[in-house]
Amino acid sequence: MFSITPSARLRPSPFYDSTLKEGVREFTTYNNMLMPTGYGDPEGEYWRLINGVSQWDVAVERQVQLKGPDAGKLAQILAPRDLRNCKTGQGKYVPICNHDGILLNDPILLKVDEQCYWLSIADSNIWFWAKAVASERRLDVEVSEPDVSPMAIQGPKSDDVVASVFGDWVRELKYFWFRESSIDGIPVVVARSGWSKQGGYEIYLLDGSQGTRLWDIFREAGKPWDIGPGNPNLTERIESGLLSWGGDTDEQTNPFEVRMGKYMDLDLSDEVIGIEALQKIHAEGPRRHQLGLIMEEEEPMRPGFVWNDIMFEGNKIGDLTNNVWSRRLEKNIGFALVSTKSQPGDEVRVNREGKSIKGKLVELPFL
Ligand code: THG
Repeated sequence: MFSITPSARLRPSPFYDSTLKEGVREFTTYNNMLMPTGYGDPEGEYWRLINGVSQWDVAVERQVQLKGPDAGKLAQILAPRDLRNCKTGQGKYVPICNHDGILLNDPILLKVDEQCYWLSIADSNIWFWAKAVASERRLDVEVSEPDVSPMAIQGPKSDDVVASVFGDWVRELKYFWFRESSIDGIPVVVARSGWSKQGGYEIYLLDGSQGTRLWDIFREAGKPWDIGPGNPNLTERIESGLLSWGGDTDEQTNPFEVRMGKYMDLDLSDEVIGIEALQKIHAEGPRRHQLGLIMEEEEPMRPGFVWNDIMFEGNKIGDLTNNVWSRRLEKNIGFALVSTKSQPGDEVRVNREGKSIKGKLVELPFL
């Protein structure tokens, strides 16, 4: 085994010490930070998320803050989704595109107030991008990365755990909506969100010095429901059809190709970055789309991240971008980014480590 050299390039999460104490065994990097990806019991961690409640260090979901008189204007320039009806306290899933309509990130946008927005970003540097755009458009807005670090409580029992900490008002939160609150003097934002389809909350810690205390509050409160550590779960997210930017996308991917069409509004003004390219892509029809793939291999295959060719009648039609063994379907499943000529029901083959594996394209999500 190898170890990782600590340095300023790998910024520690406020929950780092807590995850060590929980017995974290694996990490990945994301936004120049370490994110826990396993605590040594993949099966237990999966079922805890499906049937119970799971506590995640997702501080890597960094916030790019837009603050000032032109914050709303900048948000709308960056996101090709109509934000006029977005209320304070509301979040929305938005694509961020470049001028060619290529997807640069897929954050949740949170409207903190009329002059403050957060982009809760995936793994690419939107801070640079937003700062450059703000300067080029001569906007009166400050772009920064505030001291904000999300921790997720996910799973069907998360409502009970989070309500036991904050009160029953959290049960009334609508999807992606949030409220500022505090617990034992620790300032937080409580949102109904999280990168699973099992229900849950994200508690955004607003004081990085209080990570251990916040972690312990939930660890204690969750005991009656058997809370335990977990992380954004590869198996569950593929079963549920959640997109991983950078994993399921490449340098040519536009939002239409990865099922984000419903999160865009094409009648926005041409001030919005990428809007003209997106209108054109929409008019011509995207070349690829994202489908599910079920493979015939009986035994669990190695999870993949190296894109494998998907073949139809001897020709390459696209790529298998990620795959995993579904514990609920007991099948090897994955995401296929394939030509729009290919449709659910098509029988295909995947070239994998010198083998040609039989599979079938299906609609997403799997579950
Ligand atoms: N929470 C927070 N920040 C994040 C993520 C998160 N930043 C990184 C990454 N995740 C951003 N990407 C996504 C991708 C999908 C979803 C959320 C963030 C998601 N999608 C649902 C779906 O596709 O079914 C619902 C979308 C909708 O209906 O509007 O939840 O998880 N803080």
